[in-house]
Amino acid sequence: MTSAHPPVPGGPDPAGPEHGAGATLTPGFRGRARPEGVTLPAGQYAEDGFPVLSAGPTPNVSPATWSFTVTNEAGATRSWTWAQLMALPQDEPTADIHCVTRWSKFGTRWRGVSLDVLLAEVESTADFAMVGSYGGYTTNLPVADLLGGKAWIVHTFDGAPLHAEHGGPARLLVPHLYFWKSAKWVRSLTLMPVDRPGFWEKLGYHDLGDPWREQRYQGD
Ligand SMILES: Nc1nc2c(c(=O)[nH]1)N[C@H]1C(S)=C(S)[C@@H](COP(=O)(O)O)O[C@H]1N2
Ligand SMILES: [Mo]
Repeated sequence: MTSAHPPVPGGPDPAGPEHGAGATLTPGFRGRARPEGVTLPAGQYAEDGFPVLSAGPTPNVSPATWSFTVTNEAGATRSWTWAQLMALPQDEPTADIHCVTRWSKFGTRWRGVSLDVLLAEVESTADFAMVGSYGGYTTNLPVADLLGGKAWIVHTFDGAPLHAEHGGPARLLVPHLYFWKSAKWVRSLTLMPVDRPGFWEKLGYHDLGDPWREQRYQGD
């Protein structure tokens, strides 16, 4: 391997637009907040399709057996079945998503439950979370990035049940961070006082992953 960078989350790096329109739209704003009027982060290009990026096979998860469990730093757990999730207040977020392999997709439409609603039922002062998926995928992020109307457990995309390849029956959606944080087939969330790296983060990807600061790799 001659690459200075770790393997790419989800699959091969598209050889094409290494530096998409974003690079010219946003010269030199790295490290600052999103500039007004800019919709594409640096190094990203707009994608009309919806690529599937999975590190392994698609697990077969049925709503009948699906559950979502939060474990706090004391080891106490709170779980929701599918029926319990569907009975909670539902949001319909529309968001742009940004994959670290450089595609972005504008205006994706989802339906699901805010993490604000779920975490309101959990006692915790932990600052970090490890998200776990059916199939074994993990990803870490700060709890602050899950709260404040910024993250959801979603089960519907574009008005239809979320396809299994895209994480159905339910995935995490954290659109303000690179899309590898949006764990498909989401199953658990473990609250942690100290940050620990998940699957891609252990391989060199960033612990936060803010596309507006181009936080692709550890140290960015
Ligand atoms: N469980 C799980 N979640 C995952 C992944 C994965 O491999 N397994 N890939 C991540 C990556 S790298 C991206 S870009 C998005 C891709 O979601 P999509 O296949 O719906 O486009 O899912 C993220 N969530
Ligand atoms: Mo990705």
